[in-house]
Amino acid sequence: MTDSMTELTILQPDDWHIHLRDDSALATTVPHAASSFNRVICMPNLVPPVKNVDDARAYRARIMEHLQASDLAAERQAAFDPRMTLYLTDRTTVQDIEMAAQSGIVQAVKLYPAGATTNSADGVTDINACVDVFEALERHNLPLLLHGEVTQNHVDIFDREKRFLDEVLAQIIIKFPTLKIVMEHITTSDAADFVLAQGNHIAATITPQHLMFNRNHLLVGGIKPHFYCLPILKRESHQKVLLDVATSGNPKFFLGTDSAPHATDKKEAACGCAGCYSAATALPLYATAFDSVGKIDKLEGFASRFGAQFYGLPVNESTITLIKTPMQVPAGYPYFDGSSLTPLMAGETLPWSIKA
Ligand code: OTD
Ligand code: ZN
Ligand code: ZN
Repeated sequence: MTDSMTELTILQPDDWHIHLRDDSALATTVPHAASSFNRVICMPNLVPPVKNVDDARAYRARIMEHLQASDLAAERQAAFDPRMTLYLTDRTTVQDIEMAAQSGIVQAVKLYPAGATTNSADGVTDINACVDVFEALERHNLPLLLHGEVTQNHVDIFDREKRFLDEVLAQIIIKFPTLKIVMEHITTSDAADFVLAQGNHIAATITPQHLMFNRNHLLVGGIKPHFYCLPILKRESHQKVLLDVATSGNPKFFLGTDSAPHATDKKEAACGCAGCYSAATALPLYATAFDSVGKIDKLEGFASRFGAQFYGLPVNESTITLIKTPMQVPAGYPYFDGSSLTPLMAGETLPWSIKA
């Protein structure tokens, strides 16, 4: 491995955190995700949310219909394996968890504090009311995925992740010491340090935007709505720590794009939606981030090994090749009902691309 590496073949990656949405949105999002990733962990924040195994099974079938209707190459179609999550609500039961554990299609359960992000109004209002459910997760070795932000109105948006670590996660790990937990899309050095201080049953995903950007990109010189996501981009010192841990080779940190499509007109608006869309270009984005600190050799672990390891799944057998040939990120993609989708870094040129 040298600084001058111009081609990199890695095991096929998986995306351990993605929003594919539903119905006609799937015609765009599914082929984009399936072109690079084998397994994808599909977030359950649909309207209404995916709350039980029946919902999950039906949602997976809709995803597979759109996969089969796409013009994606047959071997990519065959390799794509969407894994489902359930949305934890105040009404989730132990039986829901037991059925999920036995289903073979539900990979994890997602906790959104009520109101934390897009479509999270049904989220949990009181963690202490979920003791039975958390015990069931622990018993069945089903991971709990966290949107780790507190949501009280008076808490500053830039402090919400740290406050969650201190006030919520610290309690959860004491009460449920063997519960597998993923802190999703971490954005602060506090979260990185927290995860580093725990055993191997606690891990984190990191998005491309939190590795490549900070709040200056969002706010200096005008508001850039396509950098607006939740948890919000933080200051540069946090970005640097995230890049450090992602490229460190520590298996606690792995790929989760949090690719979250919103039509362009819903983002470029007086009250713009939160979410960065990266499904189609995630690998060149991560390669660019890793290469920016001379650590492209650490990409395979982060993208293709550590997530599978955490979830107790085999790594993929096929490979994908990245090449240091510039690519232009499309200005937009057609989205449903004649709308468009503006990806992260739309129109900009990345130094890495996927070899055809
Ligand atoms: N947008 N962040 C998240 C979800 C969405 O649009 C979404 O679904 C998240 O944190 O999972 C975000 O900015
Ligand atoms: Zn989230
Ligand atoms: Zn998400």
